[in-house]
Parts: sequence; structure tokens; C-alpha cells
Amino acid sequence: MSATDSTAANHAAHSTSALASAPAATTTKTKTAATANTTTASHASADAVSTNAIPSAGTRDVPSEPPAGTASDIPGVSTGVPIETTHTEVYPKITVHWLNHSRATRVLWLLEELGLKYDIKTYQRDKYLHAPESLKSVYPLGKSPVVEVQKTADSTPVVLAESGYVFQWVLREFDAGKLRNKGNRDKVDYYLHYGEGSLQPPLLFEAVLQLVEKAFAPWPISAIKKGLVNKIRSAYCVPETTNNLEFLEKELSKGGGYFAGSKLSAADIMLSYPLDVVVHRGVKLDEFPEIKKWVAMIKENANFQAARKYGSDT
Ligand SMILES: N[C@@H](CCC(=O)N[C@@H](CS)C(=O)NCC(=O)O)C(=O)O
Repeated sequence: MSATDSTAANHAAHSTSALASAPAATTTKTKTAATANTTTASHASADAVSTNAIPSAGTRDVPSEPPAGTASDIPGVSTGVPIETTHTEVYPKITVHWLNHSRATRVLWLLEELGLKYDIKTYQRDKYLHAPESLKSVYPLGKSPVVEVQKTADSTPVVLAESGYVFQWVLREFDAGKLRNKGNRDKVDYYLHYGEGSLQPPLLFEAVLQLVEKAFAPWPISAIKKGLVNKIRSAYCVPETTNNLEFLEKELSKGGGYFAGSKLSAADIMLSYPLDVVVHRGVKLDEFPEIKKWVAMIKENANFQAARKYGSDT
């Protein structure tokens, strides 16, 4: 059986994805990481929160990493919500807006890895897997992760969104070469884009197909629906996922064990979410032994485990 056939079989065999199995509770709560300072006071007022600069697409002169604290290009992102926090005079003051079963846990891992203190504000998906409306008051698209950072007592807080950009910003400001350095910089940056740009789309499409599968439809529409879902799955989701897994397998086979060399980097942290989804989907990794080894290794990482613990649904 080819890798494609076998992955197709695995896709067909699984019934729920990590996303599709998400609970539908809508309440929010605030959680503080174990690393947090425990003095109490309120966060900077919502009005004080502004956003960082995002380079405009297609502008040649814009540096790839803009200076921190400049004006925002994110449309409409100019306010945050007040955060219940226990971090008073701890700077940088960081709050992660964390949605259950989401990309936000890899941000916690990034922060853990860099030894940064942070608060977590949690949000629960509804039955259609949407984030609650309240997330839109932090970031108009209402997507997680969103990270608020105030670097010093007298600096203006910034609101960061889009995983790749959040990573890039945090690395630029707080990483002294542990997770991205001169030697692996290009490769790490490549994976920060690749994760969302290439690996995630077929996985997301599969999650949508599963929602369509679950939705009620009377016969004969149900039969037509089933046929369409399977057609899209086998024409796009399965071959594209397989294509990506084969690529990643080859990349890991180049040696080193990690995606950007022989040590953990931000690339591994970025790819942890989509590859976790792959595992939860029931895709058997026997045909991708390097990825299988990588998954096992990542699971043993203490900071990954800490992030999973703080970011759990309990
Ligand atoms: N490209 C964005 C994607 C953000 C995103 O779609 N997040 C999902 C969670 S993994 C979300 O917030 N979904 C809730 C919704 O769409 O209502 C990123 O990398 O941060």
C-alpha cells in the first residue's frame, strides 16, 4: 500500500478530529501559569492597549521585523479587554488569550521555553467550534491565539495575532538565540510561515468536512452529501496532507532530529500543533518514521508538557 493509500485509509477510519471533538462550553475563566508571580492588581486599562506594527504587504522598504511599539496596521485592533491578572509589577507583562483545542497552546510552549511569565485568559469554543464573541473585543477576527504584551511599566502594551507573527515578535524581543539563531534563522522563519501556509489548510478542510458529515440532512440529500464529502476528502485533504507529511519526513531525514538542526527551535514548536492534529486524526505514522520519532521526542519535552498542563481544559 502506498503512503497515499494508507493515509487515505487512516483518514477514512477516524471519526473525530482534535477539533471536532472540542467541547462546546462557552464560559471564560482566567488561569495563571505556575511560573507566575502571585501578587494581585489589575492589568493596564483596556484603553491603554494598542497594537504593534505589521509590515504592509508588498512594501519593499519595510524591514522584515519592524521596531517594537510602532503604530498598528491591524485594521480595527486598538483596544483589548481588561485582564484579570495576578502579575502586577512583573515585566514583560504577558497575557495569552487561549481558546480550547487551539493553536494557542504552542504559544504557551514558546513562552515556557523562553522562561517568560504569563497569564492565560481562557475561552471555550461553542458547538460549531467558534470562539465566543468576547474574543473579538481583543482582536476583531475573534481568533486565538492573541497575545498582549507590555514590555516595561512605561511602555505601551501591544496586541499580537497570527501565530507566525506572534512567534516572530516574541523571538525578536525575548530570545537570545535559544530558539532561533544565526545558524538556523532562515529555516526557522520558513517553518513559521509553512505551518499556517501549507500544512494547516488541508487539516482545516478536513475539520470542516467532518462538521458537514455530522450535520443532519434528509435522504437523498444525505447520500449526495456523503459522496461529495468523500470526493473532496480524497481529491484534496488526503493527498495534500500526505504530500506535506512526505515532505516533512524528508526534511527530518536530513539529520539532526529536529526541523531546524539538532536542537529544539521555534520551528518545532510551530509545527507541534498541526502535527498533533495529524496524530489525533488517527493518521498512522509508521510510514513516516522520522516524524514518529519527532512526535515521541516532543511529548517528552518538559516545557511542552507544562504548556499542555496550563492550557488544558480542566
Ligand atoms: N492563522 C491564524 C489562525 C487562527 C485561528 O483560526 N484560530 C482558531 C483556533 S486554532 C480560532 O480561533 N477559531 C475560532 C473561530 O474561528 O471562531 C493563526 O495562526 O493564529
